[in-house]
Amino acid sequence: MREILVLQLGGFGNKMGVKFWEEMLKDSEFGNDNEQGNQNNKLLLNTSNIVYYNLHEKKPLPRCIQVDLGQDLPYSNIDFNPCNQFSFNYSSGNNFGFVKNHCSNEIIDILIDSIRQEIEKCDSFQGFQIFASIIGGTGSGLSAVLSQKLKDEYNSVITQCNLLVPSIKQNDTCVVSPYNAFLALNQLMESTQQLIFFDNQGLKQNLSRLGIQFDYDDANLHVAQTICCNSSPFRNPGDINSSLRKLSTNLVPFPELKLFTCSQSNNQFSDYYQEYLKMDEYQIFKELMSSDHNQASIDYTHGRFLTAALSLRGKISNKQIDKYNSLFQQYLENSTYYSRAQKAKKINGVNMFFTNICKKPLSNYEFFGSSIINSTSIAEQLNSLDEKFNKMHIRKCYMYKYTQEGIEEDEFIEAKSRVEDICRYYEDKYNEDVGEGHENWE
Ligand SMILES: Nc1nc2c(ncn2[C@@H]2O[C@H](COP(=O)(O)OP(=O)(O)OP(=O)(O)O)[C@@H](O)[C@H]2O)c(=O)[nH]1
Ligand SMILES: [Mg+2]
Repeated sequence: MREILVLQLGGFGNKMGVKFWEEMLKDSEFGNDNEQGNQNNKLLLNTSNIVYYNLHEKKPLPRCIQVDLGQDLPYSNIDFNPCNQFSFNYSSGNNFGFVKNHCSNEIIDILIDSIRQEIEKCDSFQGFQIFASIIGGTGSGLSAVLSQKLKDEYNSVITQCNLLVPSIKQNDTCVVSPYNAFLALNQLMESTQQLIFFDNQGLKQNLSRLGIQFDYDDANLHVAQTICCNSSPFRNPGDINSSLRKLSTNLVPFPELKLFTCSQSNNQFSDYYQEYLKMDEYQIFKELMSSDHNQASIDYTHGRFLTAALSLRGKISNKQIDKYNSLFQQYLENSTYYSRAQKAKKINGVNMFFTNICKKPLSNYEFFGSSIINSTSIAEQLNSLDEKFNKMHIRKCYMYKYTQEGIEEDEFIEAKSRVEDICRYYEDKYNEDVGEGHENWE
């Protein structure tokens, strides 16, 4: 059945996770027991048990593990399996090192045990989705330690990380976020296959475009809807049934380039909201590829698109989408992209789009779409993080806190060089494409 297990780690991971399951429950339409419903239920049993179990009982249970080191699991009306909820009596002190070298020793076996039990219940397990922020200590430390363990134990499965990362301009509430993010990325780059970045600055821009003042609840809903739509081709019958593995194949043209960002668009909050009827395949397409719908604060026009996976929900015509797929690629090649992002282009030689359409609408949106985009402009975000990291690292600020917890100086240097390497890979791809004698990466 290609089941997926969701791992919710730390404050953001769990709060966003609750929103995610609320959206998933709406999308799954459990409890419809008329005749039509019975037919649907059969289908549901086939598709929804990718993310739920216990479907034959009255209450489906989300297939997830919730972990926080403090006693901070958020309250929710959703029935979670209490055996998979773990909260402890630690305070991470915002410190990756403390989580990696202290807490995790004591709790990792408990977590792995419960993950093993979940996987034993599955027919054909396909992979993990991790939700965490790598800004604080818990999300960064646990995601690094767990992903390493999972790689060792379940080598053939795919792990997708949905990560809240430090913003480019905005300061985070946690001063050591560049250290935590670098140390976590160093591990995650090695042990996972897909890294999707969100940041609060990008989310804030998205919400303000919609006239909504930023708060965590709305930001989390935005992310949750996007992840829910991203994974809808796994769960819903469409023309092409997708999987985490198919996503990996289509989105990662070069092994090191596996960092993505996401966008979301729908008819109710489209730029064409005032002219509701104007929302069509082309409009949704453009919005999903535009920088101002991007949920991380990077600008696609500063780089090149490598690949993109679009997931579309609603009565959307395949024929139209195919047409726009090729039109759009031509536009990008000729750099006559629509007015708000004139310079966005694609890398030559890569077939860009992996598109899935599911005719069943998402909630009550007539059109809904999300995209996962691999663009060289992610190097901007890494460069900005690198700058913040270097400022502290040169003066060795706060480093004693990490060395006290057993993180050696070498680990910092290794993390720094790994992130800088990825940055360089992206920049090289960009420069290769721009060609000698033309503009270069700034
Ligand atoms: N969008 C969003 N951001 C959040 C949320 N909760 C925390 N953050 C941001 O994420 C960062 C801290 O992440 P948390 O997830 O709370 O940290 P943690 O993983 O629990 O780690 P520690 O508490 O340091 O052990 C802060 O910079 C917050 O700004 C949330 O619900 N939504
Ligand atoms: Mg916390």
